[in-house]
Amino acid sequence: MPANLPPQYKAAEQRYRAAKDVEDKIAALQEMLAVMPRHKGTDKLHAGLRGKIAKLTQESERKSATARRAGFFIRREGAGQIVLTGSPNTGKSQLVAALTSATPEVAMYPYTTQSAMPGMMRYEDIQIQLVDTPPLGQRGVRALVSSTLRAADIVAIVVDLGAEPVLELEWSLSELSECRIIPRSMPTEQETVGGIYPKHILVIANKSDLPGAQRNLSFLRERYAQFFAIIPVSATEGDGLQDLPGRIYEALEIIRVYTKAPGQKADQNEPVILPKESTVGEAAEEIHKDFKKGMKYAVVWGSGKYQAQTVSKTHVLQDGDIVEFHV
Ligand SMILES: Nc1nc2c(ncn2[C@@H]2O[C@H](COP(=O)(O)OP(=O)(O)O)[C@@H](O)[C@H]2O)c(=O)[nH]1
Ligand SMILES: [Mg+2]
Repeated sequence: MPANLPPQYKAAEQRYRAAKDVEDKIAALQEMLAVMPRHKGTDKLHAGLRGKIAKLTQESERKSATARRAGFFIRREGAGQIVLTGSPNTGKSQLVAALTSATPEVAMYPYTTQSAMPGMMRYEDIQIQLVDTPPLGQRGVRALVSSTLRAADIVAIVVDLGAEPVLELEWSLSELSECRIIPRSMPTEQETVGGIYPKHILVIANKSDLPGAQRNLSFLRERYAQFFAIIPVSATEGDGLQDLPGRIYEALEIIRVYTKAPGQKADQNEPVILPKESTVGEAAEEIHKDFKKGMKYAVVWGSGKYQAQTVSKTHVLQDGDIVEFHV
């Protein structure tokens, strides 16, 4: 073992030894590689680390093939992807069934849901993907669900207002942190190197119809409203379900832009979905890579307004704007 390895190397090596899953091991090894000094004395160590990474990568690829076969790899569709998680029996499957045309199994006993199940939820003129998942605590599930959760635009934690929503939320947050997913809105002491996934997290407080729900909702808000949007609903009675798609849309921080050819009507059927604060140039690029270069100016009709405004590439678009590109 060559001497003079920096303290970061030792720290990464400790993380490597403590790592439980393959991805964590790879991340730690990569960091060890990155921080180690390169000279003749470290050649062997360097080759050894690379060999280990190659072997683990193969293993990880075999595992993700298993995840795909087991139904945990969900192809992204629509304007955004929301993955639902939470304690057993909080009503995740019921919510997906109520908001989409998917039919996940709903039952009074826990652990009914065994794989990830997507459904499309309508919001005005667009579709947003909701994904039902099994609870993280289940043995063997974490390794499979964590990649589904990490890929999400938003993770929605579902809690039961008729039970112990504060404890359920805390349980889910700690399970997510085991997957190295941390709320974007919460300060953290966790190290930020080596694969932390900061996520936009929403809390769906389900079963608002049950006795004690109002009281539990105030406890939940008292503790967590400063960190998360908390949305009370009843998946079975329908309370709050009408507002939910709009709240989710807001959380996605996207806008819809409609394109129009000169002299024709706007295409109101298929809006282009862009991140909030996108410019006319970015919209052009989204439609076609080469389009942006050739574009000279654009005419924008603001949502709800009639005026046609001539703008340049740097003009910031608003939700609902109609854009006519001129080359
Ligand atoms: N009272 C009430 N029961 C609900 C509500 N949503 C779900 N449930 C019930 O809670 C149980 C668990 O629902 P399920 O969707 O399978 O939970 P999951 O394990 O989180 O997927 C079922 O018996 C549902 O009928 C709700 O809004 N109100
Ligand atoms: Mg379920």
